Amino acid sequence: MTIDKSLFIRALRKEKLSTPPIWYMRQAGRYLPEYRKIRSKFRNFLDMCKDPDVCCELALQPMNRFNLDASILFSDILTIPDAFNLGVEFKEGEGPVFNNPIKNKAIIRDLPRFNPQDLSYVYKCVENLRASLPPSIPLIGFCGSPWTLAAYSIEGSSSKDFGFTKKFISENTEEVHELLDAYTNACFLYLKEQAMSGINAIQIFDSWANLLNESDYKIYSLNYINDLVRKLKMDKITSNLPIIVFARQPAGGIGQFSHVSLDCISLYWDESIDKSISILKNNTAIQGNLDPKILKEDNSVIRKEVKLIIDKFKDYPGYIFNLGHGITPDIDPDKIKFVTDTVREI
Ligand code: 1CP
Repeated sequence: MTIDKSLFIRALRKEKLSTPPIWYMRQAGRYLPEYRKIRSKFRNFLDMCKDPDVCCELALQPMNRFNLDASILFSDILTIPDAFNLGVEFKEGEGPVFNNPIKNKAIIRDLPRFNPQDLSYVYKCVENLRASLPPSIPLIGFCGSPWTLAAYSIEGSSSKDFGFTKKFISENTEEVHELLDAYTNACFLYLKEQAMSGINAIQIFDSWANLLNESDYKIYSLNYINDLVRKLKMDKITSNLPIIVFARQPAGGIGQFSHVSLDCISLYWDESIDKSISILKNNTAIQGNLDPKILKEDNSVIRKEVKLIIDKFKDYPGYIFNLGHGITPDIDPDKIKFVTDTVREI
């Protein structure tokens, strides 16, 4: 079987299928003992991301365990800010910390030019993975949305409300747009290199979509996602790659994406399926959206919730089973096996 005939690519082409393709956000990660074993050898998570052989092995771990329908590159969205010399570090047990965050507008004016070759360790991982995966299994490449990357870069770490970032964008609007432009261009060049190295689809993570009100969301995030998607759809090397966008609780809802030429929307776990189906009107494939917290419940509860979702998408052209956000470190891997088996059996 070729990639084009795989369930995942057929769903992204909006074909109605009797069994949906299955993969999970954060399918590689701390909930897997085999991941934790390798992770313990690195102090800084980003050092691990810079080792293409290790990243290839990490991406294959969930594929070997659960026989999933798509693989995702093992890396992180913060490789791009790191390539802009913002000094990204992940200390064990902490989130990301930037040694040189964007704390004033002069830093934006003086940002280095993005050199996509600074991230060649990522492209090498894509090459290794493409060569190791069965030829019928699609490989997903990814990046953060320009806005989500900017929010981390300005705040200098993760945060509950990104208060400094919100103040910064209202006081330095012009420079923030320069930053968003630079990140959009970097995301495009980065994904293009991933495409040349062998990815078969793209996911853009707008994980901090929820920080902005409706009009600011359009100005600071949606416009740049739009621009990125347009660049990808116009370039010979990337134009054939289906594009998925995951946006967490964007003010103004997911209907805004129907004006962007996307292939698939990945629904956050609190998004209503019925409403999403009626808004997207069969024009866009849908991915999602089991609440990751359900994975803590008994198998009978999990089965009921999975069945509810599968039933709702029964007649939808282009459905991909996934969670509504990433697998958390406290999940028992057997629950992922149970969900996967249940989806295929139903
Ligand atoms: O210490 C560790 O072991 C690090 C845990 C970890 C892992 C496994 C991080 C730190 N990143 C990753 C891998 C990762 N990150 C992948 C590939 C793995 C897979 O999906 O199988 C992907 C696609 C990402 C993307 C990513 N990184 C996102 C978008 C998805 C989402 O969850 O919303 C975000 C927001 C990040 C930032 C990030 N990376 C890691 C942390 C702790 C954080 C910060 C999260 C926060 O701000 O709360």
